[in-house]
Amino acid sequence: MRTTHLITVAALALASLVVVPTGAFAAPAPPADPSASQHSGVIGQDTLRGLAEEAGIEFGVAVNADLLAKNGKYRNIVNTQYSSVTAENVMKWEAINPAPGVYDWAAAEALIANAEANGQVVRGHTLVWHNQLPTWLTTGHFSAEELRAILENHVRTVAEHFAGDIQQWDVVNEIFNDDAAGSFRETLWYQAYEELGLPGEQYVADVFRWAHEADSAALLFYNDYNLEFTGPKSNAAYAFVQELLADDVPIQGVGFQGHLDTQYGFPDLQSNLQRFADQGIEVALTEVDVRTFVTQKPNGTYTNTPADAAEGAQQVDYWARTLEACLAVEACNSFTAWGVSDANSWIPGWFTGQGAGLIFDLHSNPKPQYEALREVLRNAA
Ligand code: 9MR
Repeated sequence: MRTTHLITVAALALASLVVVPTGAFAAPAPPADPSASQHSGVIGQDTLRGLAEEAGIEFGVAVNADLLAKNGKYRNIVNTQYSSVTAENVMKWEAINPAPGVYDWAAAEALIANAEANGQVVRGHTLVWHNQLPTWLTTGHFSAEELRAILENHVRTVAEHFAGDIQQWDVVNEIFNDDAAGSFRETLWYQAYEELGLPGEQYVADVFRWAHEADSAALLFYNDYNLEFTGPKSNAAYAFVQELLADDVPIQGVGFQGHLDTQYGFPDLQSNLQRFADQGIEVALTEVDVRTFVTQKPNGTYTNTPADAAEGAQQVDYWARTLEACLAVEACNSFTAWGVSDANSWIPGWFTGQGAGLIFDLHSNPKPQYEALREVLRNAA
């Protein structure tokens, strides 16, 4: 049986029930899926989270904190279908530290309170990333020494603040480029370290050490996209993780984001997960979605219908195979979809003409992907 943190979190949830403000977050309500409606008011065994528990993994979702607070249907799906939640945006640097010395914890704390009240674990996302940085930082004039101090202060402050609430932290996000050389991304942190006469990559080892000192219970992850395929990027990431481990850096996991697209072949995901796991660490699918091209309306806008029916079927297949790959690897204990429904996915805003990447449709109805995932979980249990 795999290790899960549900027991601890269930205990925390009971404790927190006393203090969590009522009203904003309802207790679990009947699942949105009609076939699960016999479990009215409880978390059904045939929900994703119920089946995932039987299979020994956490089934998670990236949560939009605004919708969680304001939209009952959305909240109901999050709380009944998933055992793990990731903050889609509210723990990122620009959101949590919008001005120098100012930390705004409210949205992230509300998300955590809801998770604890619903027996869910939380994946922290993310302490260090080159995107979604606050403008005071990106437009400020700081010396390399000051930048290093800002980095250390941020990592320690945020990790300490949430210590005890986070199961897995994406400590660093997307540190490699997506090129044929498998090169390291030369972010402002990288450049600051070089300016200080240190190897640029050394900031990564430092932030893992600071995060571990601040929260020794959370499992500390490096998270990236396109690690699913064996190639220059995943090979470079693999070698880098090996170096970190050799240097006793407290890294305990690698997150494979899993942003897949039917125009590319299905990756050799299982063997890639396995080789990272064989380094003695955990692995996880952290941001899964499967996009495809969708049809266009006469007015030029896009629908949510796959343009090619065969590729629509392939989306279902990719979801199932991604989950199967995780389940086939002992050290893969967590599988997260990057959003609840196609109505709140990042995909259409980033990839013109693509969409339909999630497992609930625009009206929050389960798609065939949802049923395929339940079938995979049933088979695994
Ligand atoms: O889903 C997130 C979207 O709402 C933000 O606008 C976007 C900004 O970069 O970030 C999205 O989440 C990203 C995640 O944090 C890291 N991996 C890629 C995800 C999709 O862009």
